[in-house]
This record gives sequence, structure tokens and C-alpha cells, in this order.
Amino acid sequence: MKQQFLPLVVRGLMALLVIAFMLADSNAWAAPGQIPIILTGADRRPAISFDGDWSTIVDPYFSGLFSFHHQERSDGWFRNYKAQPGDSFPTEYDFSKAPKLKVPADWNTQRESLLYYEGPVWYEHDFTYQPKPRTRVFLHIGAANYRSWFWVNGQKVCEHEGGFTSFNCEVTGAVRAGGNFVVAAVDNTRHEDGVPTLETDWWNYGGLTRSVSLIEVPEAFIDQYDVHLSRAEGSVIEGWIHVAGAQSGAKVEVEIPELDAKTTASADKVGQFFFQMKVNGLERWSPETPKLYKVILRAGDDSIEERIGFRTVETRGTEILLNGKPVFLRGISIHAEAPYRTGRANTDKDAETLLGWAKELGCNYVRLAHYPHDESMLRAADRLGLLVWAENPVYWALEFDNPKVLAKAEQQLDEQIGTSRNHAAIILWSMANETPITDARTHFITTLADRARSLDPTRLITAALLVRAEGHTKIVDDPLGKALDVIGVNEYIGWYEQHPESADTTNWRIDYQKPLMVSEFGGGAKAGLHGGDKDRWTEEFQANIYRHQLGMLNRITQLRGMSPWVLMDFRSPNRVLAGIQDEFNRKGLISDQGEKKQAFYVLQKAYQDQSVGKPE
Ligand code: GCB
Repeated sequence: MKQQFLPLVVRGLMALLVIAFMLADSNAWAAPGQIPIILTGADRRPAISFDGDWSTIVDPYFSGLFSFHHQERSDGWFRNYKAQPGDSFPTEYDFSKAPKLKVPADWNTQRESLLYYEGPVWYEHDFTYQPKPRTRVFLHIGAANYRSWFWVNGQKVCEHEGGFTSFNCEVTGAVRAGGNFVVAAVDNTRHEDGVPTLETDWWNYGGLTRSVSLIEVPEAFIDQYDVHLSRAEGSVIEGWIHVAGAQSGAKVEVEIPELDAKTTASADKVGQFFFQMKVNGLERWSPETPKLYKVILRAGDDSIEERIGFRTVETRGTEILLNGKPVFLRGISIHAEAPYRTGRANTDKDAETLLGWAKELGCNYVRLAHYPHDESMLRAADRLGLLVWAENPVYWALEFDNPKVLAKAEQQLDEQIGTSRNHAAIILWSMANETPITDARTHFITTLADRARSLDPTRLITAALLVRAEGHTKIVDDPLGKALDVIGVNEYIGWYEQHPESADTTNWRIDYQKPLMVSEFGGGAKAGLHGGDKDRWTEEFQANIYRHQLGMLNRITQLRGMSPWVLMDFRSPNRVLAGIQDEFNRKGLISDQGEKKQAFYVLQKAYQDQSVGKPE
């Protein structure tokens, strides 16, 4: 009896261990008990770039990861096995013979057969490496849409969900001296419980859409930091630095050479170093003077050199104050669609083109819709002096009553704020776009808003709400407004409802004494198609919408800004009208080939004359 019992216990324990291992492995994000590493300013660190051609295999049935009985394979394609003479089994894949795709880029616009593809694609890249003592190594992925799995030399290093934020897989124990390889599986399948979910109005570009690199850091290293101007005291720069693996008694140093300012700070128990330093002669960052300072952060053997602007943003009643002064946000909404070539935007040149057009339009502000944009876009906004509404992909009808979906949205929010928090340009964190009004939704997004506020109390929280109508009155009373600092509303008078002229007789009732932004309005036009004001799809029709909208918006005394929809035409599978849309949302002021439509000039005139946004 006893003899039988012991092996049973052992077997039970072993089974538990296997289950624990499987659980840990299925969430291989980070070792159990460890928080995944978010790297602020990853692009400021020296890195070994993995950008370029990767070998790729399109795998619609995911047979590289799952066996014929749908079990995860131990001999999956992540092993990058090369068939040997005399093997007793066939090897039915070979990365060295597989076609290439460029990284960073979506796959849809690189290969005609992949334009509509939704499913897994395998990527493989060889590299040589020399491990260094006392060094931790991370694979840094700028973005992989939507789910992704990574292996280095056949060893799984992480998996990730969310297509628009960067993440880091620790590979310290997986890299070896000499030849190495990294294999990734990226799957852009849409999911009901995804963030975003099944329905969106943009192309589901898949792949390693942003840069991939290898980043080396010392054993104790700066992972996150926040350096900003104090709202309370105008000449105090404050913030914190977090050092992963900080030793007790360690110190950090913050220096801004141009201001002759330097301070040191000691760690608290969790490796966070808070600091404050008084500075003299600070030139504040603003759209008129987008001054950036070199900021050097040092912690033991680690250091980072940043370019940071200093400004404050807050609300007072229905006003938005930038550096203590009321500001009107003359904006435009922008998708991360690459100008001229379509596909996902991801280069400095894309950012310069898109934001250059926004400047030409007379903007001081852009809404970067509907997900976190690339770091190059945020750096360009800092340089060019464009205030930014930064948005998470909580778009339309998520499964708001599903706690797993909330966890996914929270993870993406943490990654977005953690990586982007030092951009002076960002003044608004947007929690959602056009969500259905239900209790579950309000609870879900309020939870996100609270989280964003606690992660970053220096900025304003907003969301793009839907409005309802009673007769000629548009009413803004969505209960979510309570959770916001700035109310955003989308409306399409003259396009999805009524006529452009209907705007002239529309009144607005806003049930919140908070700043109001019209975060979207607009209409579609095909560049080069002309006709009368009443001919839908012509440039004249679109321009007419803008003229009437601008008149109406000027009567909303609480209005503090606008970001019409949208700067440039973008691909959307919902837009199928042949000869006009051809799978592009045509509400751009500029076509995807860079042609400016008449409405561009209507808005430009209003922004340049500053005839919109008259003070109350
Ligand atoms: C909206 C959405 C945006 C769409 C736009 C449209 O309200 O927020 O994502 O693309 O309307 O064109 O219908």
C-alpha cells in the first residue's frame, strides 16, 4: 500500500510541475513572478539592428506550431532544422530557401498574394553575436501585429499580444557566441476578445511592422523614466528613474547640460529614484518654440541621452492651458498609413511627410488615431511642435464585460504610456473611440482612465464619444464623460446624416463643464473628381461639408479644439465602392498619392486666419 502511495505522490507532483511549467511557458512573456521589461527610450540606446530581409513562410493552418491533432509541436519550425542525409523523417520546410520579406513593414503591401491575408507568417533571421560578461540582452520589437511568438536558437523567449506597442524579450540565456538565429511567428488573425476586436475601419496590416533590434544593457539598467516640468512650480524639473536590478544604496544622476542643472537621487525599495531639480532660464516647449533639451540619465554602468521638451498642460473649467495659457487645438486626425506607397507607416520620412502636411495645414495639434503610433512619429511631433492626442486601440465594440479583454487593454496602455511618456508633444491620452454606451463599457474605460492617471498624472485623459440628437440639438451626455478631463466627440453631419447645410441649424448641449473637442467630422471625396456642392464624392461636396461644419463649430463656445477626419486617404476593407473608394476610406484631405483636395484649402484658410476657435 505504502509502496504504491509514494510513486503516486511523486507522479502527482510531477504532473503539477508539468502543468506549472506549461502555464509559465504559455505566458512566456517573462519568467514567473517577473514583470515584463518596458524600455523607455529604447531608440536612444545603441542596438544591433535586425532590420532588412527576413526569410518567411506563410502558414495559414499554423502547421509549423501545431501537429495534426492540434498539439503544440516540440519540433516546430522555430527549430530552423536543416534536413540531414539519412534522417529517418522528412523536413518539410527550409527557411534558407524561403522567400524574403522586409522588416520593418507589413506583409500585405509587399507581396500581392498577401494583400488580404489574415493568419500566421513565420520569419527567420540569422545573426552573429558575441556574449559579453555582466550584460543582459533583449530582443526589442517595435511592433508585431497582432499576436507573436519569438524563439532564439530554438528556445522560446516570449509571446506577445497587441499590434501597436513595442515589447522586449530577454534573450540573455538564449544567445551564444558565433552564429545565432531568431524565429518569429506573427499572426494577424482578428479575435472577438482582441484589442481591437473584429471590426475596425482600417486595414489589418500584419507582420513585423516596426523595427526589430538587439539591445544590450548592464546587469543593473534604466528601464523606465519620466522627466517632466512640475505643474506646481514652473522652474522645477522632476520625475523618476527606475533601475532594474538596482543594488541597495545605488544612485542615479540626471543632468541637463544646457541649463547647467544636475542632481542625484537614491533608490527606494523597488528601484525607483525620484528627483526634483530647480532650473533657471528654462525655455518652455510649445508649438511656437518646440525647444528640446539634451537630458542625460546615468545609473552605474548604464546611461541614456534623451531629447526632452518641458511644458505643462492642465484644464481650468472649460479651458485647456498649455504652459498656463489657454490654447485652441487646431488639429487633424492621422492614421499610420504610409504616404505615397500605402501600408503601415514606420519611417522618419513617413512621419516628416504626414506631420509636414499637418504643419502646412496650419495645425498646432494632431490626433494620432486609433492606436499607438511609431516612435518616429512622436519624435517628429516633438521636433516640429505639434501637440498630440495619443490613442489606444479600444475601438468600437470590444467585449467590455470580459476581464481578459480588460487585462489586454491594460497591458497595451502600460506599454504605450511606459514607452511614450517623455514626449512633450503628447498632451492627451485617449482611452477609447466611439464605444457603445453600456454600464460594462463605462466601467471598463473608467478603469483604464484611472490607470492612465495613476501611471501619468501629468497629462489629460480623453476619449472620442458618440453624440445623440433631439430635434436640431446634438447632446453630449455619455456617462463616460465623468471619467474624462477633456470630452471628445465624433459627428458626421452632412455625410452619414442630414446635409452639409444642416450644420447651420444644429445647436449643441454639452452636459459637462469640461473642454470639448470635436475629434472627428468630415466626408469622402475622390481626389480629382469634380462637380457641384451637392454631388457626393466630389471634392466640392467635401469642401462644402467643411465650410458648414466650421460655421457650426464656431458657435460652440465650449469648443477647445478639433481634429477632422482625416489627413490622408487610408486603406479600409469596408470601403468597396468601385471606381471611387476601391478599398480606401476617402475622407482624406489629401489622397494616398499626396494630391490635396479642395477641403484641405478650406481648413487651411480657417486655421491660418485663426477664424476657428474664437475665445468665449
Ligand atoms: C468614425 C471612426 C473612424 C472611421 C470614420 C469613418 O467615426 O472613428 O475610425 O474611419 O468614422 O470614416 O466613417
